[in-house]
This record gives sequence, C-alpha cells and structure tokens, in this order.
Amino acid sequence: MKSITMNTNVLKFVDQSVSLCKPDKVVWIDGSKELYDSLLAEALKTGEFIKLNQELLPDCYLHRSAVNDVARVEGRTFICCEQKDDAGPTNNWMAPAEAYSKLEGIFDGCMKGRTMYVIPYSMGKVGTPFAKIGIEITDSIYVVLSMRIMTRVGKEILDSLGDSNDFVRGLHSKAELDEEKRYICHFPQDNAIWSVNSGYGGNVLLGKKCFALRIASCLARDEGWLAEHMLILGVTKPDGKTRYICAAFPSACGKTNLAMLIPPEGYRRKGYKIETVGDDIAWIRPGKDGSLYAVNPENGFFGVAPGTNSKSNPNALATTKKDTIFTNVVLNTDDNTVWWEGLGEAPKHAVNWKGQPWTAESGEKGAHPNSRFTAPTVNCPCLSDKFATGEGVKISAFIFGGRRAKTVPLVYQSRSWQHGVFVGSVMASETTAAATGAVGVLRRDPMAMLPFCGYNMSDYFRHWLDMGKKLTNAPKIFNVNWFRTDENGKFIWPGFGDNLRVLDWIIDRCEDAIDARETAIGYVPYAKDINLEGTDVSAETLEGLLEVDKKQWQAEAESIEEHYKKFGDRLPKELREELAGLKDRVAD
Ligand code: GTP
Ligand code: SPV
Ligand code: MN
Repeated sequence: MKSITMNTNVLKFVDQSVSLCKPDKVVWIDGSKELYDSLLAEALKTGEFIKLNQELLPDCYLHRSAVNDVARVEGRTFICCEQKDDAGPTNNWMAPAEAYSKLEGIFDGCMKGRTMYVIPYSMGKVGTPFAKIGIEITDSIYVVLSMRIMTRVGKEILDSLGDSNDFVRGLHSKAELDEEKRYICHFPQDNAIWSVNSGYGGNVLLGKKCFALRIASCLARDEGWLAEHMLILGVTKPDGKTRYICAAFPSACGKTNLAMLIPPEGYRRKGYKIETVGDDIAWIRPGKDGSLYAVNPENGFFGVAPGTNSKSNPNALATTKKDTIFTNVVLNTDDNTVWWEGLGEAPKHAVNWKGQPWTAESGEKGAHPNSRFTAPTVNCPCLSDKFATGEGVKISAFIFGGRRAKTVPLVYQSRSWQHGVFVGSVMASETTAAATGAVGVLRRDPMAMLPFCGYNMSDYFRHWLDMGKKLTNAPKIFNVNWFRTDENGKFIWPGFGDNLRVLDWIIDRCEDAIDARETAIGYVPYAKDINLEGTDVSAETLEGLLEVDKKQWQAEAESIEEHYKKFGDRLPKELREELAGLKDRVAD
C-alpha cells in the first residue's frame, strides 16, 4: 500500500523499521472506516477478536491476551539514557547502544509473514498547544483497533505534522510473545519507544504510559510543564461554579472511579454535579495567570473491569455499552455478552479469561483481576465539555492517595506547596494486579509515578518544587485514603460516590471557606465538617478515620527515611527538611 505522507522523517522511520522487521506488507492507518472494517473482519476470522451480542453491545468485541501476558511488566521496562544516574534508582536502566543492539536482534525479521501497520496518532487535541504527535508501528490488529479508541488516529495527524521531525517513534511487535525476550524500552534522547514480545495494553498501546508519561515526563521537565498519572474531574457546586481537581492514585487504586463519581442523593438534590475530563493521565501547563491548566491527552478509557457495576461506577458501565473492546473478561455464552467479578450474578454458561469453560462454583476467578475495557471517551455520560475543546482546565487542588490499611487518615491537607511535594514523594500503596508481581505489598510510589517517571526521580521532585515557585496561584495539595480497614480487614469508608463528601471539604479548604485542625502531618478536617447525611458512617467512626496516631507516624517517618536513602545526595534538600520537620512534630 502507498504511504500517505511526504514527510521524509516519517518515511525514513518506516523504511528503517521495514528493513529490520521484514514484514510481508505495510499498511498505513489513514483513519478510514473501510480500513478499520477490513482489519476487524480479519481479527474476527483469526479469532483475535470475538464478536459480542450486537443488539445489547453494538460494535463491542472480546479479546483475550496470552495467559503469560496480562499486565505491565515493570521488571522488563527500561529507561535507556546515556548515564545510569539519569534514569535514577527507581528505574531499570540500559545504555541506549546496548538496548538498541539487543532489541534489534529480537526485532530482526519478526514480521516475516505478517503485516506492518503504521499508526499516526496525536496525544491531545490536534491544533491545541498541548498536542503532541506519535507514530506507532506494530504487527498487531488489536493494537491498531485499540489505538483508534485511545488516541486520535489518521491521515489528518500527518497533515498536521507537515514536514516536521517532532514526533515520538514507537516500534512494537508481538514477536513470539516470549516472556524471556519481552522488553519495553524508552529512549528519551531519541523520543523513541521499542516494545517487543507483549500484546498487553500498557506495554503496547505506546501512546499511553510509554509516551504520555515516560517520554512526556522528560519533555515536560525540559519544557516547564508536568506529565502526571492523574485523573481530572470537575465538581460543580450549587453556586454553579465548576472547580477542577487532579488526583494521582497508583494503578487500580480508584482514578477512573473518582473521575466518574455520581454524587450521593442529598448532594444531587442540592445541585452538585461531577464531570469527567480524564481518568488516567494529565498534561499540565502553567498559564499566564500563574495557575496550572490540565488536559487529558487520551481519547479513550482503558479501565479496570472487575468491580465496575451499576452501583460502584454506573458511568463507566454505560461508557462500555458500545464501541468497546473487552480484554480478558468472562464470555457469557448464553447471550454472548461479557461478565466480570463484581458485576452481579455470574452467568450459568460461560468461558473464562483463558478461553476455558467456567462456572462460579469452580471457586476460580472468571475474569482476570486486571481485565480491562477500552472505550471511547465520548461514550462517557458525564464527560466534560472541556474535553472536546481540548483547552486546559484550571486546577484548584492536587490530590495524592493510595491503599493504606492503617496510619493514613481519610484526608489531610499539606502545609505548603513544598510540604505537598513531600507528601507526594512519600506516597505508598499496597500493590495491585495492574502490574505483574505480588499483590497487597506496601510500596512507596511517589506521585503514583514510580513505574512511569522517565528520568531520575530526585530530579522529578526538584522539577515539582521548581514549578511551585513559578506559580502565583498554585493548586493546594491534599492526600486521601479511601482504603483504611477495620479489625476484620473490611474497608471502613464507603468510598465511591461518597468520596464527594471529602472533595467538598477539599474545595472549601481551597477557597479558605472552612477551618481545619492542625496536626503533625498537616491539616485534618474537624469531624463536623465532613457531611455524613445519608451514610451509615457514625460520627465516632469518622473520628477514627481522621485520627493521626503519633506512634504509627513515628514508624512511618522511619520508613520514609529508608525510602529516601536510595535517592542519596540527589534528593532535594527541601524534602529532607520536610522529613526532619515531620519527625520533630511526631516525636513524643
Ligand atoms: P488504572 O487504570 O490501573 O490506573 O486504575 P485506576 O486508578 O483508574 O483504578 P479504578 O478506578 O479502576 O479502581 C480500581 C479498583 O479499586 C476497582 O476494583 C474499584 O472497585 C476499587 N475502588 C475504586 N474506588 C474505590 C473506593 O472509593 N473505595 C474502595 N473500597 N474501592 C475503590
Ligand atoms: C495502569 O496500570 O496504571 C493503567 C493500565 O492505567 S496500563 O495501561 O496497563 O498502564
Ligand atoms: Mn493508570
């Protein structure tokens, strides 16, 4: 097929990839429906896609990944810059020359007998100051059809690129799906990403974590903005004014849910509204007025399926009713629809995520815990108008948070921007199924960026500190924890829609409308200021959720000290001062 651009930089990139991968043919993804339809037909023929009930789920398909390929592989993800120190202590590092030569060996001839697809795409709305272009080369139809949902794809992207060389070069091949030869390599100095031997979303939809976070975090450092693992939501209060909030929680810790929350009945009656701008990634730039403005650079949601239901997240469920690709969920063979744990009664006749006959009585999970839906943003019933315009929304608050069974209260406000950066830098969470490895182990995940920061995390903290200094109207910084558990291991706080009760307090704090209790760790709400009307949470339980236990925080400070050790001298001294301050305040 003929190329659809005259851009010599793009043509050269494609030529080089063809020489290396040796595909039988090359197909340029021009964005036309005819082309997508023919690829879909092929995927249905080979079994890569399964057509679902088109009356109940129009244009929805099921895909199953290989059983050894169901999540991001952090151990095989590399930052390939010249100096190991520039990748820092939290990233795997390989020298660029070594990485290129190792991966060239694997890519060599990997597309023989296959078709190479060239996907021009944009992160951010084309023509806005936020937008950045990528080209992903792949041999996977799943990737093509998923990128169509997750990003803006087509010939118009190449038209907008003109003859520029300013695009991120992404090369992906499923190759043999061999775990031992699986590599996700990032080359910040070349704006390049090479991913091989995986077919799982986070490893292969290169616009997402690879570009929009790992590569973009490097661009953001150099250009004076922030690329963050954050949702963006708007809260409209009864006064009619919308305030926007960005929140960073680690993978599978509640971003999509918070971004789409439905206000509790009492709040709805009073006129509260929630709108979603983004559920996973925020690109944030300072405006002339000294405030920060955020956009969601994606065009779709790649959301966790298990736990999504008409009570926990009806907006997400509605979003997946058409034009959606489901990965690794259960197939209900009675009516050819999908199911996952938490959706309600299990189907009588079904096939599990591995493609085997399955019933709930087996005691095994039917859907993989990291099974996902890939759905267009426009399907979301509560999507913000600001998404379509692509203009940044002014951010009032940043929220950090994670899964903490103990120690961390429901919410607290940092003492200053610098203290807020400290709070983000020491964030910790119990691990989830979103990455391979043990689940439920407490690990420090600064700003939810541990697996996604494309450079030395000490420099990233420095960048955050510096950004704050340039802002005259910086967002206030908070920390939340929806996941405190009781003595039976049950979550104490109802969460989901009820999290608006906490957002409400946060907004009041941003507007200096309410007092708070100063504690050793920051400002905590007076229990009377969290509205519990319509919940079954007692005032006493809330007191417990807001408690700051000095003994626990002494241990926490010790653990933070350990965490900071690995950064050595490169850690900004301001953060060490913040730790010293915390230690002082929690001392007996
Ligand atoms: P990634 O897409 O991996 O970045 O995940 P995410 O941060 O968007 O997480 P998501 O909203 O998909 O939630 C992950 C899991 O956390 C789901 O099983 C949810 O049901 C659960 N969850 C989300 N919000 C809450 C909450 O407020 N309380 C409790 N207890 N669980 C929650
Ligand atoms: C996450 O793990 O944070 C996700 C899913 O949002 S993935 O695209 O796999 O990174
Ligand atoms: Mn995520």
